[in-house]
Amino acid sequence: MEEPNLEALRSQYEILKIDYECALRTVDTLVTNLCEKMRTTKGGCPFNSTKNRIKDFESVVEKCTRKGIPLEIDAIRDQITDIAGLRIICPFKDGIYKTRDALFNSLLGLSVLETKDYVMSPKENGYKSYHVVLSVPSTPVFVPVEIQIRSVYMDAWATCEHTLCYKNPDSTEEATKVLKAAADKIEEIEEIMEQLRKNKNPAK
Ligand code: 0O2
Repeated sequence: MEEPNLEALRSQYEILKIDYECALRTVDTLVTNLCEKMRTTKGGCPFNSTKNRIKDFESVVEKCTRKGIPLEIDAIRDQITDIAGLRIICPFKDGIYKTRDALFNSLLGLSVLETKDYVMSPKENGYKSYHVVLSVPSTPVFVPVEIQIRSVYMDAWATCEHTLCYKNPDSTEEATKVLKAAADKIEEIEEIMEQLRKNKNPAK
């Protein structure tokens, strides 16, 4: 099989990225506006921070290799749905579904391509997050933008695990076990905080 020309692919990816950058700005504005509107409601805005990113070329190549996707620009465009990603962080777990519902009620014609609920059904390694992929116009095309909604606790765990295990080829089975145990402990702490908040403010 012919070796992929990675430098040519990198240049093609730099051009492809522009559509995703435009779409990501649209989603970022949508989410910022959503928070502004929710601030004026009784419960307030259920999230307190957002981060967005465009996947860098190295990460795309790594994902293609991991998932058996050909290192070709058409395959990348058709099969990778998280080139543009926005993460929404909620101080409390119940903010995840409040954010999801508010988002689904404010899509302004954007369509939902896929959802994955790793909060209700965590991955075996302990990963939790709610993922939704939207189809977003970036004239003249539509591109996917992935939104990940998670709590601060889930985010802290995922951020550490991302470096220690998920993206670490030298990771061990022992590390996976320790991280799963840590995820269980974090869940307990999260429950304690959730309970405290409910007792303090039962209406919310
Ligand atoms: P990066 O570097 O964060 O962009 P998968 O087969 O699980 O890799 P898929 O089918 O593309 O992923 O979709 P999914 O399940 O929605 O996961 C996409 C993104 O979710 C990942 O992007 C991660 O950001 C995050 N994610 C999924 N599983 C895990 C996990 O076990 N640990 C951590 N820390 N993050 C996870 P990328 O491109 O894989 O990585």
